[in-house]
Amino acid sequence: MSKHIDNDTLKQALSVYFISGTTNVNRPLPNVLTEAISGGITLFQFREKGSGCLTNKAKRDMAEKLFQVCKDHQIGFIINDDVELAIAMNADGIHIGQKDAGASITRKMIGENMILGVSVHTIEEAKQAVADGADYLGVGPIFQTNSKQDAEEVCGPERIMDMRKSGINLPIVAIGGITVEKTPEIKRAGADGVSIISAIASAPSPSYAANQFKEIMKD
Ligand code: 3NM
Repeated sequence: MSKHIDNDTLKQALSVYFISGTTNVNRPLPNVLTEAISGGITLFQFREKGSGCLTNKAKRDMAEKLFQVCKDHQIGFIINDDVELAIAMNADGIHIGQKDAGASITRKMIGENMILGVSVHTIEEAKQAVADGADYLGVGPIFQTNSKQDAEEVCGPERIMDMRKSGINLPIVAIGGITVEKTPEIKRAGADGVSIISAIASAPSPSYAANQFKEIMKD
């Protein structure tokens, strides 16, 4: 997968976007990822953060394992934050937040052939990310989340509606506190996809959970 896929294909790929690091699961992450893929996730982001997370070679080894699982199932593999690792591995994309290196610098580093996702919270940040060369936006936290310590204020699905009204046409994924029950209203608000950590990573069956999201997001 590369940036040269058209917008519709990218939107499809973003529809059930599973994000996880090793600290979000209490089983081996490659197993959880494999199960989530069998349930129907459409994209994966490796986000290795928080106390006890892997670093250096251990992080890279884990990233390689997860990338291989994604390749085996033709699922795109995105790395959170770590631009150098994304480039070294030739990952499908990189996702950055407002506190990471700026989007325009990141775009210069990765070139045109890698997907760039940017987390935004306001319309101004969204417009800036578009101008800086983002391929998709992650908007959140839509609802209250326990998975990100430094999350901004909850903005609700209305923020996505407001972004659409203000003319932002880039693919948007909603993030933060997303559950199966809340997915229909997120879709109605104009999101192309849902990004999920805990509702898949901590589910008794990641496969079943992923399948429920897929059913709601399809068509
Ligand atoms: N980014 P869960 S909220 C990684 O608001 C992340 O940008 C957010 O985890 C943002 O699905 C969040 O468990 C955590 O709520 C999402």
